[in-house]
Amino acid sequence: MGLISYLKKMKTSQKEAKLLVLGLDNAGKTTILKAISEESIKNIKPTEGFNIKNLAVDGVSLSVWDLGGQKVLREYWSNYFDHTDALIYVVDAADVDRLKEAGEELSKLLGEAELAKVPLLVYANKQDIVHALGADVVTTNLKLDGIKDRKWMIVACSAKQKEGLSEGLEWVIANIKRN
Ligand code: G3D
Repeated sequence: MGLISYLKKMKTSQKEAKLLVLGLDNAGKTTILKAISEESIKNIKPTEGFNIKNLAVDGVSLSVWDLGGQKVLREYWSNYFDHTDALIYVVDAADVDRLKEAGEELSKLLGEAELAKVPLLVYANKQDIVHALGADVVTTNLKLDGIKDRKWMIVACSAKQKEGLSEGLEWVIANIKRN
């Protein structure tokens, strides 16, 4: 049974679910999406002109895009934020040099009015790499303890080894915002 079953389970609890999968480039978002969607990967289409990938699986839509360095794109963000049920923020826990940038982008994101109260799952990805930082250190670096306006959770994972992903998705399903 693949991870797609979690999305199907999610669908039974509400008609449609919209998840945004965000993070810096190279964080592992596409790898996570592939692990979640398995065969449905062929449906992932980069949106022309933007580095946005959209995937729809049985009423669950996933939009994936890179944050940072794309100032022009930012003005279009709000179009994608409407009716978001959950945010999945992916961090490369082995890329210590970019953790600060990842934290800054996350904090901008959480300041967006359309995303108020939307639950946040952080994946501290690439745990298979020896020097990857654990969830506790990533929590401190991203100042997650300061988040008081929404439910949040951090899960250490390795998208490459498909470890930790289902734990994160289960949390998303349990905490998805009821619109
Ligand atoms: P993005 O969609 O966030 O930009 P990708 O990131 O999913 O394209 O992943 C970027 C690179 O990181 C890829 O390597 C991918 O294989 C790798 N990666 C993703 N998740 C993991 C992980 O859990 N562990 C390790 N070790 N690597 C991971 P390439 O070499 O293909 O660019």
